[in-house]
Amino acid sequence: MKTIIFSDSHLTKTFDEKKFQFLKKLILSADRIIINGDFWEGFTMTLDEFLKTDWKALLQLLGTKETIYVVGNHDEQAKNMQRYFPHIKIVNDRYVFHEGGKRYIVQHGHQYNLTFQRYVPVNLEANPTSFAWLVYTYMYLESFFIRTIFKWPLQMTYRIFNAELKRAIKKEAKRNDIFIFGHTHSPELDIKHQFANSGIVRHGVGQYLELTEKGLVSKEIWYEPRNKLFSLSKKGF
Ligand SMILES: [Mn+2]
Repeated sequence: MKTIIFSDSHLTKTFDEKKFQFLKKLILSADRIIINGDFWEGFTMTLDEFLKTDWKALLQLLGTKETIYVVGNHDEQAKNMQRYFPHIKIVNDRYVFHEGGKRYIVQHGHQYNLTFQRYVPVNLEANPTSFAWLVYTYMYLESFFIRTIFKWPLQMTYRIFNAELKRAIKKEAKRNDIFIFGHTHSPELDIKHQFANSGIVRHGVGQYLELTEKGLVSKEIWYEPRNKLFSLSKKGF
């Protein structure tokens, strides 16, 4: 039994064939898929618009597997998708399951009011697409970092927010619990602190968690060649 957990693919109206093929292969390779939020970018399009994009084929593909979709802060409208996709289990807050003597708690992570959230002037109750410019600006900036030698410093800096999440779960975590988050765009596997983060599927890099009988593993695959001018090597950091 193979479970794949990924998050923060932030799919936009711009269809990306390589990203599509990567996600398709990833979905087909698993028995169970858990999308841990921010699957599509709800600040740049409505749910109706998203369902008209070619990305929709992924949702149909997910219907052939056991799929759990935990809603994030960028794809809040996904909670209204249930009636279109009865075969996908849509979860608003957290998804809990037991495997191999452990209890896994899967949650996007925006519920914890992390430091950066307090500085981003985004009101989710207002018209979300009015913040498209902010989301696109950040997307281009992050893309530059991720595709160059700045990937490592950026994702390591974001671990500050993983540390905040670790502190937040400390009181709640029981002995055999593992908390799995997304949201911070920083992949991490820290079993000692009962913590994992699935990272991103964006800017050419596919980061995800794989759970099998052997346990939880953090993975990273480049589905697009990196910027040769700025990267140190084709693989890894
Ligand atoms: Mn998020």
